Amino acid sequence: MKEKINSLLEVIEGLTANSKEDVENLRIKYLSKKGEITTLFNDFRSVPNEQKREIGQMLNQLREKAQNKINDLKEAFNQVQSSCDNEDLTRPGDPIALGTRHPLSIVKGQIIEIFSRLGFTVAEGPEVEDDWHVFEALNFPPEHPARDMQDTFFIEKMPDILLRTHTSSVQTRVMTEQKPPIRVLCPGRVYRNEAISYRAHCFFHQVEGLYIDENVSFADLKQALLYFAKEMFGEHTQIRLRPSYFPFTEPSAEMDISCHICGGKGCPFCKNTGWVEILGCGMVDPNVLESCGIDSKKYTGYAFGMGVERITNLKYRVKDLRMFSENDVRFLDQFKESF
Ligand code: 2NM
Repeated sequence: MKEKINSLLEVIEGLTANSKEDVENLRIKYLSKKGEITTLFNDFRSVPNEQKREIGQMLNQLREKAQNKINDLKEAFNQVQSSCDNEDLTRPGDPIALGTRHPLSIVKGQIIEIFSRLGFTVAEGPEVEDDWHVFEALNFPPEHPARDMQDTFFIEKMPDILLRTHTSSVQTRVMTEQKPPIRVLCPGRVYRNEAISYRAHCFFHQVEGLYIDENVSFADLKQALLYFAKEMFGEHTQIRLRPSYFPFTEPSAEMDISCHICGGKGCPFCKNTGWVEILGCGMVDPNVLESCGIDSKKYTGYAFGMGVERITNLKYRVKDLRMFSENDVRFLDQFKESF
C-alpha cells in the first residue's frame, strides 16, 4: 500500500496536459468514483489497525496533492483561454529591439580587417602586467616618466605589477614566445592615470601592430600605413610622417592624414593645418629585439600604435570621449546602421 501511494505521488507530480480535455481525463483517472486514488481509499478498510493512522495520513496527502495539481493545470488553461478571447491572433508581432555593436568594437573590427589583408593576425594578453613586459623589455629607461605613479596605475603593495599603459606588452610576449617572421596586431584596453575630461579618460583602447622579418624596412612601414589610411578614410587620403620619439622605436614617427573634413584646405577640425594626427610608428629598436631574444643583426621590424577612440572620433566625430564608456543607449543606438 505504501509503495503504491509513493509511486502514485511521483506520477501525480509529473502530470502534464495539452488541453482542457486532458485535464478532465486526468481528474477522472485519479479522483472520480472509480479513480485510482478513490480505489485506494476503498482498500483502506483492509489495512491493519496499527498502520491505519500512518497510511491514512499518506492517503489524505496524496488526494490533496492530486487535487491541487489538477486545479493548477485547469487554471493554466483558463488563463490561456481568457487571454486569447480578446486578442487578434492575426496581428503582426511586436518587433524585438536589436542591440547594437559598440562604436569602438565596430572600428576595432575595421582596423583588424584591413591589416588582416596584409597578413596580420591578432594576439591578446593580460591587462594586469609586470614591469618587464610593459617597460623593461621595451627599452624604457628606469627614470622614464611613464614609469611614474602619475602616469601608471600600480597594484597596491606590488611595485612590479601594474595595469598596462599600452598593448605593446602583448607584443613583448609574442616576441619572446615566437620566432620571426612575426606579423601581429594587438588590440585591447590600456590604462593611464589621467584626470578624466571630455578628451582624456583613465582607460582607452589601442591597436598596435608589429612586423618582424629579415629586411623589413621603413618603406614597408610607410606602404602598409598608406594602405591602411586609404582603406579606412577613403582613396583620396594622403599621409605624412613627422619625426618623433618613442622608447621602443628608432627612428620613430607620428603619422598625419590629410584632413578628411576639409580635404586638406584647412578648417577648425584640423586647426587650419589640413592634417590630423592618427598614429605613432617606427622601426623596432634593436635593444627591444635583443631583450626578447631576437637576433637584431639578422632581423628588423616595424611597429605602430593607434588609439581606437581617436580613429572612431575621426570617423564619427564624437565630441566627448566619456560617451564611449557611459553605455547610454541613446548614444549607442546611433550606430545601428554601421555594420
Ligand atoms: C606606438 C608607436 C610606436 C610599438 C612598439 C612596439 C614593440 F613592441 F614592438 F616594441 N609595439 N608597438 C609602438 C611604436 C607603438 O604607439 C603609439
